[in-house]
Amino acid sequence: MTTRRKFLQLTGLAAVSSAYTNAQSNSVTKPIVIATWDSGVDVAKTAFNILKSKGTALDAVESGAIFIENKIDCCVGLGGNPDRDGVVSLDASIMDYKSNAGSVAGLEQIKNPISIARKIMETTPHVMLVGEGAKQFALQNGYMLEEKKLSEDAEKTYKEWLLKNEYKPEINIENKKQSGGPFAPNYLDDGRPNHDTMGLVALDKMGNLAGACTTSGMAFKLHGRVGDSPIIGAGLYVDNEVGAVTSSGVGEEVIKICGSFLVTEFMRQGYSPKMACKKAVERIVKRDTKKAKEIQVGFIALNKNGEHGSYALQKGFMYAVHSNNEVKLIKSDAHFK
Ligand code: SD4
Repeated sequence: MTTRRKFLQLTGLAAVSSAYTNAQSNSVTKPIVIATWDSGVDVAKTAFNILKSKGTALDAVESGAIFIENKIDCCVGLGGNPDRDGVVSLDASIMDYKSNAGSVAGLEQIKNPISIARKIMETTPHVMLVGEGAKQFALQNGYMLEEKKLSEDAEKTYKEWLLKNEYKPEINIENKKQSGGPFAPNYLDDGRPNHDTMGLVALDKMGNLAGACTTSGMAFKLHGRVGDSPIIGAGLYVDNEVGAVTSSGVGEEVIKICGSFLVTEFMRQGYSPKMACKKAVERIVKRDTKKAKEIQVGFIALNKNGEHGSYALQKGFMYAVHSNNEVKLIKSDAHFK
């Protein structure tokens, strides 16, 4: 009979497995929340307030997502950048510790897509609603229809874009010219950021994980385009036995590798959160190196022990971590140096 040790040696997984076993015996850091980008700092603070008073990870990630959806931000909520027809459409997803999931895509004129995603998860037999149907569901559940109006920033960005009218998703690549800010992330020349999908994952005091992801998607996308953020397993995945993962960047490349699910599965095999993110990023590079050089994708991951990590294609990606009474912004390592 093949013993477990022999099997691991045969499959070359022995080293990885013992790292995993050691990690399992470490004490668990909880509660903890991690959130994408520098805008993740305030989001993590909001979520942590819930976690520290014994709230659930699910309530924490929803409240963090609502916080940023209610702010004027380039890439989340109704103040975000529009599609190429000038329409803002929102994508969001949420998962709880039982791997229950809810999501919306192409939702217009509704302020908090994350809450609609949660409502779908908790009150319907479905996972995902899109477009008009998602809007109808929101209205039936008492959510208000907001005005169809671009924020001042989005209007300005859209008008500038219309001059060229060319779709080229060059988001999130570190801007070499930009000098301000701790990690020189990618900002437009006038200082407006051009990234920011909010993904956050949390571990609560009870030891349960949850995650949320919310975005207005890629600016100037085709009307009807759906990114990774509302696709369960692409922009978000939670497995309470292993960890929780979310992503930001060019969603098409994340969808093609089932990104967040893949990172989770690497953690299940024993890789640390950072190594698991790195291996998924390498999968994107391997699939289409030429494209990978021109775009950004970043993953953040949190495991059951409260260990966290990230990895991105390009420099400039970062995430916020809130545990104990501290919030920190962590610069992500990247594949292309
Ligand atoms: C999308 N992943 O719609 C999102 C975009 C993004 O920062 O992350 N923007 O593909």
